[in-house]
Amino acid sequence: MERIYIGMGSNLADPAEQLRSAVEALGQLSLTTLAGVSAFYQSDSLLPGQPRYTNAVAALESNMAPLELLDALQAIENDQGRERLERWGPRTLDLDILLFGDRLIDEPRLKVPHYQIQERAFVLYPLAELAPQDLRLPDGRTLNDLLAACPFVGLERIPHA
Ligand code: A4P
Ligand code: MG
Repeated sequence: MERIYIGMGSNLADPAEQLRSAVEALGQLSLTTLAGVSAFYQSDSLLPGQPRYTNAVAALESNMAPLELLDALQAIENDQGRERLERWGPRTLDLDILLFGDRLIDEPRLKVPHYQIQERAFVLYPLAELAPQDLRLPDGRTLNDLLAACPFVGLERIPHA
């Protein structure tokens, strides 16, 4: 079993409900146990003119292979009505593999750690609810290092209902 962290984001069609549905779907993946879900966090889109996002992180324990998991996540995105019209476009659901054990993966379809981890507060703060602060990325930096460099700005934490 490997510990995997999934970043979830939505800014269309009732984002909190999209994230709740995604969590339920993650809990039903084969070879996989849902180990935890962070609070939900709202923030403005990085791209101006888009609706606000709701983001969260889920922790999985899984025996799936990385590309197998990516396929399963994309199937969940599609089930929840994701349409890929433009890169970075608004979306009902985005599921990103943030970390997969301590693996460094560099394949055309899958780069892990996800490049967005380091500078994005809406990823780091929910991740910190689930992961140990001394968690190390494959490049040696700890989660603590990343948090120290990324202020909690523009985030609104929504505790679970
Ligand atoms: N891919 C490569 N590595 C991975 C990985 N680790 N996990 C590939 C998941 N997928 C990975 O993704 C495009 C391709 O990336 C996939 O086919 C997969 O093979 P996508 O989800 O179709 O495209 P995208 O989401 O539009 O691009 P990307 O780069 O994931 O966008 P981001 O970085 O997620 O940016 N503002 C706030 N506040 N909150 C947000 O969540 N998100 C974005 C979108 C912009 N602004 C935001 C937020
Ligand atoms: Mg994505």
